[in-house]
Amino acid sequence: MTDLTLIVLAIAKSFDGKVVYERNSVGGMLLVASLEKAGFSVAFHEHFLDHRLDFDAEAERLASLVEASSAVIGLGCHSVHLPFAAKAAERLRARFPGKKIVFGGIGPSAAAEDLLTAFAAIDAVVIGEGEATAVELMRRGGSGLDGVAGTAFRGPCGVRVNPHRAPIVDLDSIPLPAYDAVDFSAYEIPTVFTSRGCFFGCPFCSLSSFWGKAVRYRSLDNVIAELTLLRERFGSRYVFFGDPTFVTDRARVLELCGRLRSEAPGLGWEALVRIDRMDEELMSRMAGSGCEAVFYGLESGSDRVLRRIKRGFSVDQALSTIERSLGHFKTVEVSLMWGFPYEGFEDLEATLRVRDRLESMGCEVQLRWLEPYPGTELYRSHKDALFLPEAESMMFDAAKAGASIAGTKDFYPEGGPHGIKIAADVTNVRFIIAASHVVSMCRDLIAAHPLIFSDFHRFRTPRLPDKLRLARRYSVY
Ligand code: B12
Repeated sequence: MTDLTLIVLAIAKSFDGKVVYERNSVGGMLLVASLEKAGFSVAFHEHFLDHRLDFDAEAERLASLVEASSAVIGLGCHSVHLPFAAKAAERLRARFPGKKIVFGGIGPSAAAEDLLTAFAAIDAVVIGEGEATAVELMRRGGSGLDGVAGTAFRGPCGVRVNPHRAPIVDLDSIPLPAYDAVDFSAYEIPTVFTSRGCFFGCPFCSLSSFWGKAVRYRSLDNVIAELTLLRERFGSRYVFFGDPTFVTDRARVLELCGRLRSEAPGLGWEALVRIDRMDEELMSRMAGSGCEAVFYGLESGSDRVLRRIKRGFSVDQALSTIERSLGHFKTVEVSLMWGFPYEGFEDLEATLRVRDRLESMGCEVQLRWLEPYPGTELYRSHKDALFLPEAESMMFDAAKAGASIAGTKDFYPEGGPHGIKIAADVTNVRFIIAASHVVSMCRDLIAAHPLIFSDFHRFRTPRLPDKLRLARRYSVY
């Protein structure tokens, strides 16, 4: 008997033999832990979409995971899998008319109301942080959600959006992820979060609106307990700290470094950091406590664009911090983006010059075509400038995308937990793999709902054909 079948969608771990995915869905495992603590039984699946399958086959595989005894089916996904999830919900509704279908995760959250309005098969969406809301929702059997903060739902009088749920302040009150719910040995790098929230609120990123701008921290005791569990149960010797910005509280990071040295000696780790928050002492202490790789979001090589996106630092500052980082960490990854609505051609040229420079310095560089996400400031201010890049992007030509990806470098080439780092460009390739597969299954739906499935669209930007010609020298788009 299970109360809930919870399915988190993800791309397959490899693409024609090329490994593109090494990380687990910690969100799903956290939900399972909280629900089980509250007395619910959950059948949890991380469902890997397979780019070789068509919609019928994919929907069939999904439906086969649903436990007959579950009253509720929960589907979680990133934005890139949302069109598939919405279309598959119609199949699930037809197959399981008596079950409630509830969506959650970063993809559905930002578009909750529009999603419920457009897709009658979806009964409710959990918006944002899921643990407490999912428990309350299950206590109500997935229906009668009036007043359940953090949800949007289909009621007798139409779609209703309840007030937001206050963030969980005491993160230590959340039980550790239910590592038993999956075959955890299948993942090379555990993702561990030491905090939630991000006070920077960059205009292109959806994380601040999802987790809130106030940063909440787990106690270091609680973090160390999870690392100890990972080491003792699964032999994990390397973790990814997935906090949106690991370095929001310098003193806390220094304290964590000290504790890692004494309580988790030999542990390697990597984290997402910020140019304007790093300094020599911090780098040295991080490296001395096992940090092998850091990931910086520089985003543009043009100071004009950096000002528009409110980065708070200049290109020169960034290059100097990155250069110093290379003296401390084995791997320094840097993310750049192009395709801003206000980006001139010369801005992209500047970005590409910086890209080449970073690579010659020894960085791993990622160059993405800006994906417009609902819930972001850029989306709100420029949603009238969205277009469907049918002729421009490989998302709309799965065969071409497949051939191009087959020709890209091997990610994670060394294999094994100690050789693996965040492979910068793999994130871009992952997006194309996932998006081109979803487009092949849901093209009409995506075109019909640009404001829900906006990440399949792009912002109009000056001299796009010229920009694409340049950008394609570096990656697949
Ligand atoms: C780890 C990670 C991955 C991993 C694992 C993903 C997975 N299976 O969970 C991998 C490497 C596979 C990955 C891939 C991609 N990712 Co990613 N990823 C992240 C990262 C670093 C952390 C995500 C995470 O674990 N969050 C913490 C957990 C606790 O949150 P959660 O999973 O959202 O779960 C909570 C709630 O959402 C909710 N919930 C979740 N599911 C459900 C389901 C139900 C039914 C309910 C009720 C609630 C609920 O409850 C959970 C507990 O509170 C974030 C950036 C960041 N720093 O946060 C980017 C991020 C989420 N990824 C992003 C993107 C774009 C991608 C890719 C499309 C491309 C890429 N950049 O690689 C691909 C393909 C997506 C896929 N799923 O296959 C974007 C998402 C933007 C968006 N709006 O969708 C982010 C925000 C990064 C960014 N700024 O660009 N990613």
